[in-house]
Amino acid sequence: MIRDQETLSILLDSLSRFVRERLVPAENEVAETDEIPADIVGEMRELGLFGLSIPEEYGGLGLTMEEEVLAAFEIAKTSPAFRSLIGTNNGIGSQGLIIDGTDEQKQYYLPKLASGELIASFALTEPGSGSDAASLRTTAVRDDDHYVINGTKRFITNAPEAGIYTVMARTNPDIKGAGGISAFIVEQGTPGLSLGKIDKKMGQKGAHTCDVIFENCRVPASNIIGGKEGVGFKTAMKVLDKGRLHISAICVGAAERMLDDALRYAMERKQFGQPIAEFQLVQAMLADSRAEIYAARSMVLDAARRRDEKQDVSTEASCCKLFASEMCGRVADRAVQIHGGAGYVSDYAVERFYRDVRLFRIYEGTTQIQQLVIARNMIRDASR
Ligand code: COS
Repeated sequence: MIRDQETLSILLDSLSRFVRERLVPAENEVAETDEIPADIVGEMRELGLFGLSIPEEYGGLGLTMEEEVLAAFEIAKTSPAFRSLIGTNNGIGSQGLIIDGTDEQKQYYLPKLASGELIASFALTEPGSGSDAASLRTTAVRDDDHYVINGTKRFITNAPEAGIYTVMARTNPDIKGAGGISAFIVEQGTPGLSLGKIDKKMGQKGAHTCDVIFENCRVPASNIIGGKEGVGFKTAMKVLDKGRLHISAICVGAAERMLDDALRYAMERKQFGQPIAEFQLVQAMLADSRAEIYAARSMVLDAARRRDEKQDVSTEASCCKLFASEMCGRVADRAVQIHGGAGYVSDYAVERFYRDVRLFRIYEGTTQIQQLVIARNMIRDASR
């Protein structure tokens, strides 16, 4: 936990410099090769980026949520693929352990995640269960001191790189919904665990997803998160509350980058004898984008502070994810429009960003799921 302004400023400045000097110049290479260069991964490790939100006692930087979103604003000003590599260790891959893990589980895994020695993945989604996460069909059947896992997980971010997977599976087949689900840590290399081929995505080259397949995969019973059956769905939901705030901050940073690119282009590009930035119709697109980014930034900071104050931010996290991801989509669209024909060709980063940011409205809960969570919580609170 930093909490003192000077140390925080040093961290944010060094992140901003790293993004500007190392990551932005490597964006095209990552897009072309679909790989993040090994020397950059090494530098990310050295900067402590894999352990931003892992508590200090386990070797992380232990950032508060407010500090984490400030860091995320900076990291997001480049291709989302870089953020994606460190994102699961700081977010959905590790948070199940941090929030609900036993002391032994935390002591064993978190230092390895904080250093970047291990990458963690979050395996909730299945071929037949996306938004309706509680209907998942992967099973985990107790057999002495092990569980035997069978099923397939889909679109799992960082699965090809992962050393451990947080896997949600049904331990009680008699309970069809959330109450029958438990969360496990499964290590890569466990017999019966295999990976599908890497998905060919619309964007985010350099960030990899694929199926994770379990066929009679035997996992020690001690690897059930928190040592308790039946609470895995709640663990996943708590993880997503935090993850949704983090993604919202990423939406803000990415939108800032696209607007920055669009503004620079508008000031340089001349038509009808003057820079297009002088035209009020272009100015409207710049101004609307600026106002919406400011609104999203303020929302994310407010929700992050509330989480740090231990308030339940389920509603606020969904409000942020809903607004910030849709805002990011609108800014992407305007940024391409301001670039005109140049925005449709790959010489300018905005063409790539337009495709990359489309995912923000979908993963960690679609916009429609955020609407559902917000409205349900409103009705629940009003009937108390
Ligand atoms: N924190 C703690 N507990 C939570 C919670 C939260 N944020 N949200 C729900 N729960 C609990 C509920 O209180 C309920 O517990 P009880 O049975 O003890 O009352 C349990 O979890 C089940 O919740 P609910 O009944 O709301 O579950 P539903 O099946 O109706 O669906 C949604 C919940 C749709 C919100 C959930 O499935 C969801 O978020 N889907 C999207 C999944 C997603 O984001 N996927 C992205 C994959 S990761 S990239």
